[in-house]
Amino acid sequence: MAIIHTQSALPKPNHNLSGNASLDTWVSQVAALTKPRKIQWVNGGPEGLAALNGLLVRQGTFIPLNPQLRPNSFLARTDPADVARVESRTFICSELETDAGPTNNWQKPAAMRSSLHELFDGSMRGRTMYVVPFAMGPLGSPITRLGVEITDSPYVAASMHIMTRVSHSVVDQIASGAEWVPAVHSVGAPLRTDEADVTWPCNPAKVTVAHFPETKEIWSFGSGYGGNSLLGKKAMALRIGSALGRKQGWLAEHMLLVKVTNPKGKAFHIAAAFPSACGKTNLAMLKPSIPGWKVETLGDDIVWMAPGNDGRLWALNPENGLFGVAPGTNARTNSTAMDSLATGVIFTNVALTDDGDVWWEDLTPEPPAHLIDWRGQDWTPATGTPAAHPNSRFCFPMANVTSVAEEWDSPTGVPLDAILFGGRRATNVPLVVEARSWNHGVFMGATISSEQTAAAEGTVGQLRRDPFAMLPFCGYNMADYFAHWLSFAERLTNPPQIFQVNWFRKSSNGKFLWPGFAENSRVIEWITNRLISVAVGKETPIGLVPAKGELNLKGIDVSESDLAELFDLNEQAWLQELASMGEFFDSFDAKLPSELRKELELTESLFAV
Ligand code: OXD
Ligand code: MN
Repeated sequence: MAIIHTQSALPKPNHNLSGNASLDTWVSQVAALTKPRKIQWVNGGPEGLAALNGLLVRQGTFIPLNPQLRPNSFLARTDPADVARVESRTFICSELETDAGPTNNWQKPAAMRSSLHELFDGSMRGRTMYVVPFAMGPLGSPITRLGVEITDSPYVAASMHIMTRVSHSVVDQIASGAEWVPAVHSVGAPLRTDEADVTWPCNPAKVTVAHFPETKEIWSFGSGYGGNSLLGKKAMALRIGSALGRKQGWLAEHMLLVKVTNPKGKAFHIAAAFPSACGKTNLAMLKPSIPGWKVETLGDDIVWMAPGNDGRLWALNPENGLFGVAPGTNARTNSTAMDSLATGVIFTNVALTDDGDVWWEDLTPEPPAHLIDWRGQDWTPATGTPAAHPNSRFCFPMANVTSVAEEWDSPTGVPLDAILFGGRRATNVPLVVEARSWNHGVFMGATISSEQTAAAEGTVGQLRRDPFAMLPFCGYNMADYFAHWLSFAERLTNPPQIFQVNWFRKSSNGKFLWPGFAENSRVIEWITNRLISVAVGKETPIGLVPAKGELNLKGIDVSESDLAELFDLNEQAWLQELASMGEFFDSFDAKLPSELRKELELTESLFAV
C-alpha cells in the first residue's frame, strides 16, 4: 500500500476518478494522517459481521447475551461521557456562513480542515482502521447513494453492517464512476504499544462531527456513539443527503415510513416526521387496536423522497436497520419491536439481568430484584438511578422486523399518500389537524416544536422549535430548506396530503388526554378516511379537524370533556404560539420564504374572524 504523506491540509477526495485507485488513494491518505497499526477492508455479509462480533467479545466491548434467551445478541456499555449525539459539536462547513444558516454550527472549511488535521494526526495509532463500503438504499436503485466509512472502532464497523448495506459491490460501482461520500471516523484515542485498551475508547472533550456539504465529506472525531459515529445515518443520509437533495431535486427527511391497509384492502403509504425519541419507532410498528386494519413497516427514522414521472412523491427508507431508543419499549407500547428483538441485536447501555438478558425502564411493570446497570454496577430498585441509560438503544436489521412490508427493499420505493408532522406538546397542539394546502403543510412542518428528549445532550423537557424534526440534521440553511419544500408544489401534480399530530397533549391536571400507542390507529383511520373523502372534517383557524363523530372512539375510554380538551384551541394561547413562530421566523431574516409568513398571517387572521 502506498503511503502518501499529507501536509497541513486534510486529504481531499477526488470524486471524479472512476477507478478503484481513487478509493485506494483516499484510504492511503487517511492512513498516512491517522497512522493506524493495520488497515482492514470489510465486505459485509453475515460472516463479516460475525468476525467483528467475535473480536468485540474477545476485547470485552461486547458482552454476549444468554444464547437461550437472546441468540447472537450482545450488550455494549459506552463510556458514561459518550451517550448521545453531541449537537453543540456538530458542524456544517460550507464556504459561506449563510449557506449553513442560523440553526447550524458553522465553521469555515479551511479552519475546520486545519483543526481536523490536528485531531486526526496519529489518532488511530495502535488501532485497526476499518474501511467500510456501504450503500444507503437498495443496491441498484436510482435513489440509492454510496459511501465509504473509515473507522477505528470495530463497534462502528459491526453496527454499520446492520444499519447500512455493506458490500464489496459498492467498491465496484465506485470504480465504475458512481458518486460516493467519503466519511472518516476516529474514536480519538490512540494507543501506545504497551498500553492496555479500554472497552469503550473515546475522547469526549474533543468531539467534532464535521460535514462539508460542498465537497460531500464527513469527518467525525471523539465519539463512538450512534449518530456521531454511524456516519451513514444522520451525517450522510440526512445532513449531506439534504444538501444533495436540494441540488438534485429530492428530499432527505427525518421520518418513519409505513404502509397502512384499511378493512376494505385499500393500501396507503404514510411518512411521519417526529423529533428524536418521540415515538417514530412505535408508530412504524403500530399494531392497530381497531379491527380489520393493518400497519406494515417500511422504515423508522429516515426517508428519501423524490418526484416520480407520475407526479407523485416516491419514498424510500435508505437504512438497512433500526437504532431505536430502548426505555419505554415493551409489549404494550410496541409488541412488534419486542418480537423483532429476538435475535441478532446489538444493545447499547441497557441493563443486564442475572440470567444474561437485557432490561430497561418500563420493559416490565416491576423491575427485577437485581441487575447490572448501564455503567456496569450492581443495581436494585433501591439504587435510585435508571438501570438503563435514558438514551440506551437496540440495533437490529430491518429483516428482523416482524411487521416489515414486502416493499421495504424495493428499488422504486413507494408512492406517498400522506405526510404527518408531530412533536411532544403538552398544550395547544390538537390530536390531529389537516393542512389546507401544500404551503400550509410546509408551514406546519416548519413550525414543529417539541419538548427536548434524551436523544441529544441538553435539558430534557425544554420546548424547542424543531422544523420538520430536522433541526439537528439539515445540512444547509433551514430557510433554503423551507423554500426547497415549497418548490414541490410545482414539482408534484398529485402531492401527498399533509397532517399535524400530537399524541402528547395533557389535561390541565397534567394527565395525558390520549391513550396513544395502538390507539393512534384511530387517528390513522381518520387520516386515511380524509384521503378517500369518507371523512369531511371541520374547518378551524389552524386547519381541518375531525367533525363530530368522525374520530372512532369505540371501545376506548376518552370522555367527551377529554375529547374537547384534545382539540381545544385557546385563542389567547394560539396568538402567543403564533407570535413565537413569528419570532422563530425572524431568525432567518430575509431568507425566509414569504409564503410561510403569509401562512402565519392567514392563521392569525382566521383567529380574528
Ligand atoms: C436517532 C436520533 O438516533 O434521532 O435516530 O437521535
Ligand atoms: Mn432519529
